Amino acid sequence: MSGEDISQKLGVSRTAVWKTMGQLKEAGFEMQSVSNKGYRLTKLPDKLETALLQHYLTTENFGRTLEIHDIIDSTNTRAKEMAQGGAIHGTLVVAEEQKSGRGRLGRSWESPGGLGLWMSLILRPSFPPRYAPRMTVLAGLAVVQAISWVTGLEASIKWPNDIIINSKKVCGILTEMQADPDLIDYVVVGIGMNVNTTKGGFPHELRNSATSLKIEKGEHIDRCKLLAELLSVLEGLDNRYLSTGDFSEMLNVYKEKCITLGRPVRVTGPSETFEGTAVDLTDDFELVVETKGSERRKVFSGDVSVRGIAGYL
Ligand code: BT5
Repeated sequence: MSGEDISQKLGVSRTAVWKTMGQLKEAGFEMQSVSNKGYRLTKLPDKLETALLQHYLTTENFGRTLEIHDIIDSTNTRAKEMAQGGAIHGTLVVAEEQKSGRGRLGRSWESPGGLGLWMSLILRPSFPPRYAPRMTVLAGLAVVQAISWVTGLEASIKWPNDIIINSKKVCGILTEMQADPDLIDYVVVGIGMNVNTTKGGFPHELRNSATSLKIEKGEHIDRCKLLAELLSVLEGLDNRYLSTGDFSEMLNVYKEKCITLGRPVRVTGPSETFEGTAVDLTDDFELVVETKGSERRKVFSGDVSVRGIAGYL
């Protein structure tokens, strides 16, 4: 497009166009400029860019208020700070790299620069605190759907919060909440997804259990597009759940995607470890495990290893 056309369309001067093109090049947009002809965009930057994200975003609220960091300790920690300061429903924090990315139970989350989606969404749902795990369900379903739409890959969910492709973990979800006994102040849904990590990019101890979309698909994935798609699916699910109030529909889809059900599992709780077969999920999102003595036990939290999945033999 010629500089003249751009300046006319946007109602700005030719000098302003020329200056902005310079800024875009510095930000990683590759541009050809040929005198008397104009500019041609040849490559988008591999960065989480506000302008790119806004270009892809189709949501009403999710991600419309947004903080992008080059480097941060943990997006969940930052999101909690912002939520305490009054940040609105749908506010998003995302970072290129996390220095102290967190998993559950004090575990750490590998978040190398420029290769993943390390993001936290602030939600202010109007349901009681005991329903907060439902946000993990919605987030898990949204991740699976977004992966499928953007890459064509089929992912499953390992209860409660791991997204799995080809038996390896591609994404983890960390839901944290601040609440009074009967009212949620806020929920922070933290999502960590390995997008363009290569095999050698994982630390040694994760090489058998972790994967990325690039490894599975064999091609580079546009993180901005994926993030926008994820927010759009999640907002859609959230709206649908809020309008119908019917969680069973979501839970049924979750069960279809849940790789844990029907498989041998080992449950490691705070005080004991036991084995059995995962047979069902309750309406409260507990995992029902049938032990060898045919006793049915409900697991609410804790660590569940599934045979054959994410490095557990
Ligand atoms: C999780 O915990 O899977 C939740 C991870 C949530 C991370 C996001 S990133 C954005 C936001 N900000 C944060 O600080 N956190 C959230 P958990 O189920 O506890 O799994 C943690 C375990 O997964 C670790 O102990 C490792 O074994 C493994 N792991 C660590 N980094 C990984 C990675 N990048 N890919 C796959 N597995 C990983």
